Amino acid sequence: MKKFYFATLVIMAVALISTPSTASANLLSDPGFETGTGWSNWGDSNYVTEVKMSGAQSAHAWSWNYADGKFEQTVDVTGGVAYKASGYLKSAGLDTGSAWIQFQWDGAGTAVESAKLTTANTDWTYFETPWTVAPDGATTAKLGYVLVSPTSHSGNDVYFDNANFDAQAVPEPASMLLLGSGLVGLFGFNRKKSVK
Ligand SMILES: [Ca+2]
Repeated sequence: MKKFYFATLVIMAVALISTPSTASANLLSDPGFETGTGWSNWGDSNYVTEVKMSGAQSAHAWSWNYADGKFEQTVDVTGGVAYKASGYLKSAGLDTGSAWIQFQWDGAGTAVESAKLTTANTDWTYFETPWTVAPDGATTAKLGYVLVSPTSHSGNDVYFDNANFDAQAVPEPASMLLLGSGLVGLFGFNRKKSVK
């Protein structure tokens, strides 16, 4: 009986270890837009201290000279693994523009997008893309925290903070091997018992 309990415990422990988890580390550099390291910003965009959700700064995009303002970062990915981008958006004015979070595999093709913020929202609000599996052969994802609006129109601005890019954890081969040997052990023990 002791052996049986031990095998069960081993299997339970291994199952716990190898359960896929979404709590993987954030893959972004400077997710709080504190230093600008890793980010490129385009169009009407800057870092500001007067509005922030974390730390001392947030990323700010508005419309005037350009049709868009955005913050981009490129992150290494592995084909076959699922990824999700997320972050918080806030806007004091958004009458003809929209803002969202997106990423593209190897910086090209159809973007995976979050829902869009299309009206002013003075509370920090969470947005996320769907979990999406990187195609075989993909090596990077280009993330964008984006505001798009007509040019020469001052009614739009948006702030981004607490960005996140997650990979869905997959069971490690070593854990799978342990689980396998645990099952074999349990099966072997039961077989012996029934032969008796
Ligand atoms: Ca921040």
